[in-house]
Parts: sequence; C-alpha cells; structure tokens
Amino acid sequence: MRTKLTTNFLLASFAGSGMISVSCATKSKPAEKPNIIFIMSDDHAYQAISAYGDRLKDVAPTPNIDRIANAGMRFDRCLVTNSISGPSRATILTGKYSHLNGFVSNERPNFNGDQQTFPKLLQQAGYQTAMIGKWHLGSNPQGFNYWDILPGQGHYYNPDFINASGKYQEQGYVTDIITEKSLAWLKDASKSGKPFMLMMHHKAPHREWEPNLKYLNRFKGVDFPLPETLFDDYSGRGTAAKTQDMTIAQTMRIEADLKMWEDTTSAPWKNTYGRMNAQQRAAWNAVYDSIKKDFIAKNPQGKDLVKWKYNRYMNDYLACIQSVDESVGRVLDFLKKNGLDKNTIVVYTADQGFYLGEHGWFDKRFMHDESYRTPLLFSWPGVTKPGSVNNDLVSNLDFAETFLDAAGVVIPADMQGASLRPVLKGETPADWRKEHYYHYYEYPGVHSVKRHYGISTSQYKLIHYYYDIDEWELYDIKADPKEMKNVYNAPEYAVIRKTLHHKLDSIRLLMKDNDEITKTFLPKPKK
Ligand code: SGN
Ligand code: CA
Repeated sequence: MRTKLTTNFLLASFAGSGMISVSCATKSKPAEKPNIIFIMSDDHAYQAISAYGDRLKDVAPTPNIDRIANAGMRFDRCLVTNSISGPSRATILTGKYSHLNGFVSNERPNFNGDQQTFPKLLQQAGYQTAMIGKWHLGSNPQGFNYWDILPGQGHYYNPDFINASGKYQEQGYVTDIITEKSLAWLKDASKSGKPFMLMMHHKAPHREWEPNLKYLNRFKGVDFPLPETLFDDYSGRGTAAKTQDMTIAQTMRIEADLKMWEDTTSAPWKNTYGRMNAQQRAAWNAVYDSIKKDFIAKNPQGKDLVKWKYNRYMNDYLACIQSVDESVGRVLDFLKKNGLDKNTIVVYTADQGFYLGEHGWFDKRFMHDESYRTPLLFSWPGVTKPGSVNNDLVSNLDFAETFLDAAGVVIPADMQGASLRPVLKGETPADWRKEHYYHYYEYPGVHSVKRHYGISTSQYKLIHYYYDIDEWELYDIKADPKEMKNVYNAPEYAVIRKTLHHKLDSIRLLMKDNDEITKTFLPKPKK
C-alpha cells in the first residue's frame, strides 16, 4: 500500500509502531527503461504557457511547450517545497525538503553533492546522464556522464559555461546554446544503446529578462492584458505582503530591468550590453533607441508608469519564452525524427512559479499560488492519456521518485515524495497526498519576503510567518482564489483553523521539520 503521503497515516503509524514506514514493495516495474528528458526553465510562470489557458494565451502562445500537454498530462496544482531556485533544484535532485538536503537558500550556494540524488541512482542503473544549462547549486554536478553548466545565474549573451575541464565562453544567445549542446548530447546518447536522462535547464526567462536579439521586437505594439490585482493595496493581508520588496511600482528598475540604461558601469549593463559584440549592439540599438525615445516623450507617471513598466516587463519576459518554446520544439522534433518519441518521457517545468504583475509583483518566494504553483507538463508514452488534466496536489518533491520508478530503480525510503506514475495513468490512489507542506527561508534577503512555512489543502492555506514577526494567515482559496483576504481570525473559520493547525503539526512531523532544525538555518548573530 502507498501510505507515506497522508497525515492520517502518520497519526496511525505513530499510534502503532512509532515509526514512519515507507513501502516500495508494490511499485510495478516497467518492461523497458524509458529515456527521460527533463526540461526546466527559470521563473517560467504557468500564466505564460498557453496550455494553461491564462490571460496571455492569445498574445504570447507557446505552441511547442503545449505539444507536451497535448501528448500527456497538464498538472494544475504542482506545488514547490521552497519557491526559489537553488532550493527547488536541490529538492528535485534529492526528493527531499530543504532542511534535509541542507540547501535552504540561494545565499548559501553550496549543495552537498556527495548525497544521494536521482541522477546518481539512474547512472548506477545503466542510464547515460547529462546536465546542461543553469545549475545554481555552487558545487560541481555529480552523477552525470556529461555536464556543461552556467556559472551561478549565467549570462544571456555570449555566456560563460563550466564543464569538467573548466570555464570558457560561447558566442550567441544562451537558450539557443543550451539547446544545441543538448541536441548534440542527445544525438550521441541515443546511439549508445543505453537509456538516457537529460536535464536541460534554461536560464530564461529569469530577470533581467533579456530576449534573443531577433525577438526584441516580437511583441512590438502589443498591450498585454493587465492582471486584475495589479494595484493590490494588501489591505486584507498581513505584514509580510505589506513589507516585501518586489513591486513593479517600486522595486522594478526602469534602467537596469527595463534597459533604459544611463549608468554604463552598472552590473546589469555590463552583463548585458557589455558582453555584446559590435553587430549585436547594433541590433540592440536598432530596437531600443526608439523605445527609449518614446518613453522620454511620453514620460508616464503614477499608475500610467506602472502600466508602462508592466508592458515592457511582459514584452521582454515573453520574448525570452519564445526562445524557450522554440528550444522545446527542436527537442521534440529531434525525438520524432529519430524514432525516440515513443520511448521517451518529456517533462516541462520551472524551478518555481512567478508573478507577472499579480498583486503588483514580480519575483516569487511567497506561498501564494502564482509563486507556489509551478507549471508541470508531463508526457510519458503509454502511460499518460493525451491532453489529460490533473488537479491533485503534486510537487517537485515527487520528480526524483517518479523517474526512479520509471527506470525500475528501487526508491530509497528516505525520499519524501511519491512516484507520480499512478497519477499520470489517471489512477490517483485514494491515499494520495491531501496536504502539502512548504517552507521558505531566504530572509533577510533580496526582495524582503519574510520566512514562512505552511500547509496547503485543495481549499485552504495556513501560513506562519516567523523570525522577526510571528503572524499566522489563513486563506480560503476556493472562496478567494486571488488570496486577497486573510481569514485567520474570522470566527466562521475557527474550526477550519484548528483542523489546519493539527494537520500542519502532523505534516511537520512527517516531513521531519521542526523549530530546532529551523534554528540551525537562522542567520548567525554578528560577532
Ligand atoms: C537575482 C535577481 C532576483 C532574484 C534572485 C533569485 N536579481 O538576485 O530578482 O529573486 O536572483 O532568483 S537580479 O537583478 O540579479 O536579476 S532565482 O530564480 O535564481 O532564485
Ligand atoms: Ca528561479
């Protein structure tokens, strides 16, 4: 029986043996080891994938990414354990929460690569493995036959890479280069006679949202539909929403983020324009000179300025995604052309969700849906029903176990998620997870989102902000899908609140998180 996901089970097992047991015995083994292509972009919001049918679907469609949804399953509630790059990547590799894999925040980028990861286990089981693109975990990758990664966040234009021989620079646009490296590796790996697993990790569409030069004008003249909550005043929420530093109005920089450069010594200028050759600069200027001129002439103020910033932001962000979509199309075409499409799992996801102006924000980190939910499109020939949609609570915590299950590798008992295989078949087990646990640590830090942990069900979210404040928030996401009103103290939610507190205590126990371990991740007092 698959029992490790529910807190009811936890309570039952505690009452019985006092142990949390994990059963792998009945996990069926597939006849063959399918190939696996795991495509992950950085900060790609589900709102910007047309398969999700959100407000941008008609202005900025993603036809190639949608091919994965058409061939497989679209997950509408894939939740991350910790909505930030490094920690999400560490969870994906290990199948464990941040407090157990040790990588809680981007600010301590030193993943312990000696620990158990799913690529290592696949490699031991005879898979050819590769990691190409954004890695963002500090230490060098382990468990890969081939790796070629961006240092840190990486650059968009003429980017540096690091492989086993050291650091070197490539010419061109980062998304295209990652795609070409991936296709070259796939070509070799598919001839090796062994199954393969590729992690193709795009930098795009991460801030500062720098598109391929050929797409700078892709959305010229488009007025992007505004999110309903662009001018949210956070009046229904607590201190954390009111004190963050991630608004389009205040935080987003006209110069550095929206490229109206004046300061040619700034890091964003150096990392963008500063890396281009003469030809690339000419192409850039041909577009940006007139955008700048227009901005100066219009001189928007107040809400008009926020709308202008939002529109420029969407322009660049969605243009970056055009290249990602193209990349996915090239990979899918390669599989089809080489007869690999029938035996290859293709996954498209992002390291977390992202705000595209909802609540006036960009960036991520909060346990609210836009940042907590990540896109997940999963095609597994012979397993997923084409064009299916799923609403179960799944997580990036589940990816490692799913891939091991697909490869017929025994799933280690200390992994904390579950294989998605039955869910992908459309046969969600009755004891599938009904609650999901979240914990975010990066505060004090960039964007000033306070530390919080919480539990989410299909209807509610209970969130605890701690460290420099002690505030609880409760959202009824069925009644209030945009999460505008904290109802923690509303009398009509008293029973729900109590139940959720109980479930949160149980899931923290189940996931082995507690105040003692949290303390070990607090900033050290200054001497
Ligand atoms: C950089 C960005 C932030 C972003 C973090 C983490 N600033 O610091 O806006 O939140 O990365 O992003 S930037 O001006 O340097 O772009 S993450 O996706 O890697 O977690
Ligand atoms: Ca990210």
